Amino acid sequence: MLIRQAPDLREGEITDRSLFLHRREFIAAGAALGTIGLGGGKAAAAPLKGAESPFSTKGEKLTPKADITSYNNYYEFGVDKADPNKNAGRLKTRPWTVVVEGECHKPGQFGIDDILKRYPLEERIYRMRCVEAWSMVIPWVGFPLISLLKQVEPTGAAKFVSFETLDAPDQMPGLRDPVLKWPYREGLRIDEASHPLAILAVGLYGETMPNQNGAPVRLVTPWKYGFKGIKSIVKIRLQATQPQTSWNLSNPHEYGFYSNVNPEVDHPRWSQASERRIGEFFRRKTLPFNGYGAQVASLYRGMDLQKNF
Ligand SMILES: Nc1nc2c(c(=O)[nH]1)N[C@H]1C(S)=C(S)[C@@H](COP(=O)(O)O)O[C@H]1N2
Ligand SMILES: [Mo]
Repeated sequence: MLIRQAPDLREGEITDRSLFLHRREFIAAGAALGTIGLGGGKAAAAPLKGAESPFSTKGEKLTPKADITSYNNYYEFGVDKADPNKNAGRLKTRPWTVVVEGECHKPGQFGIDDILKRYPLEERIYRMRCVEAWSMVIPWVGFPLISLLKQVEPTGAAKFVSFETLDAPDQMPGLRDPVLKWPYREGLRIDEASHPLAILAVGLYGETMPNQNGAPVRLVTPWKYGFKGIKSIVKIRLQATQPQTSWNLSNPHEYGFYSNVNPEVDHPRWSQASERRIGEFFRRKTLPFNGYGAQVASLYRGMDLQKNF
């Protein structure tokens, strides 16, 4: 049986008790319909080399690929950590188009294979800190988000960037679950989106992106909680106003827009002072901005960081 009993669920790794109960109904409904647990043909990973980057994090032991690809949050494929690996095989990643629109002079539709050819790929080793207080070290392959944004020539009115995930109920059994406002939406301020650490990732461990990690292209902002790293992006919009985000819409008291990693501001239901690095026994101290403060803290000068979740 897929269902874990409540005592097995680690503190902070589920959204709340009601979600846990709700999930049981969801799994039961999916099992009845025969739509959950069938898996699907897994797309074969293809080699995808990224050049060494000065922005890569040094001195961290990489989390094993087996953990990065089997312990996931991708609620479109179910809310259990093992669900995305089981269910994301049905995600069709070709053909795939990313629409870039809004406040820009040259909006366009970009095919994923053109994107892969156009931008020089880099390897970016980054820590990833989930808001649930676990972390990993992941060797992404990708390119700076600013490269794509520059291409569409943002207007002076572009102050924010919003992102949307694919919304395909036939491929994504989790969309039946109203746990989040679908499609999954995220956003950044334009200066955050333009920061050299912000990347669009198209692979990891030197191979094309596994579906469960957000194939074919997802956002990575390593100084923010993991949920900002929206997966399987189909739309990017430059806009004058602050975008709505799925987690904030669903639970505004717990998830804000900025969501910078901050050990001093606890989640309303658990501490953010420490974290569990996947594969390690002892907890680690969480670092401000997930250890990237030297690079990004200046983006937030003058803001009240004690409220900045
Ligand atoms: N579309 C979409 N993107 C998403 C999520 C999701 O449920 N749906 N989960 C987020 C969360 S909470 C985290 S921690 C990271 C996890 O990324 P990983 O599974 O590649 O480690 O993806 C983020 N991006
Ligand atoms: Mo997360």
